[in-house]
Amino acid sequence: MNKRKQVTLIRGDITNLAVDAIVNSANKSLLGGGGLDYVIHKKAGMLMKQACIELNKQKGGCPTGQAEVTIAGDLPAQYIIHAVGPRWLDGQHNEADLLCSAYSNALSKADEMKVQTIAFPSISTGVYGFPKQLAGEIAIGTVLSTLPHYSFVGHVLFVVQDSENYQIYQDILSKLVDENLVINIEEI
Ligand code: AR6
Repeated sequence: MNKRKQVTLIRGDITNLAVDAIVNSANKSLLGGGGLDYVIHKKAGMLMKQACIELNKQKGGCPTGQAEVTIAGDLPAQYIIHAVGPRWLDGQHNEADLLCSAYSNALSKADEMKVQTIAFPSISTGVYGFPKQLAGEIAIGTVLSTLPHYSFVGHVLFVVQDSENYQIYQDILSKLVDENLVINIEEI
């Protein structure tokens, strides 16, 4: 039997989720920074940090639009997928394609790790200043168009913290009609 895939919108703190993988809004060094990246590094602890230091040494970090996987250390998730979104400049620097790549590369890394449930923050919409409406359209569009192709990933959670992002994601998701997909929108 072919189980339908699911997407869920949640407002909350992604670091509290006991899912197979959470995605970090990382930078190219993978060594931590501000925003969510700071919280993840702080809460995940030394073993996760060490894994990031190794990736930095071996691969020179991670280019924009790509993703790398580590253990989640002391966090309740199993893995952290460190995705590097673009900094918004003026929209003329390939920002949209790079954000799309960050989502699709995070999903393919997750599928390689046999992850079934993965939670995404709204990548690039904090410190990196990406316009939230466009970022939401890219996030949901990329996930929905690629989800049918993955063997393991079956449930994607979009986890937002601010009310503007919640409203944007809610508006986009509530207009979708897809009989192959279960869409859950958590009421707030
Ligand atoms: N749970 C869910 N979403 C969160 C959480 C949380 N605990 N904390 C923040 N957000 P940001 P970026 C949301 O700034 O824009 C760092 O310095 C937040 O409201 O964390 O991709 C890195 O090292 C926003 O919507 O990441 C990079 O240099 C979204 O997560 C740079 O910032 C992303 O905000 C990356 O910037």
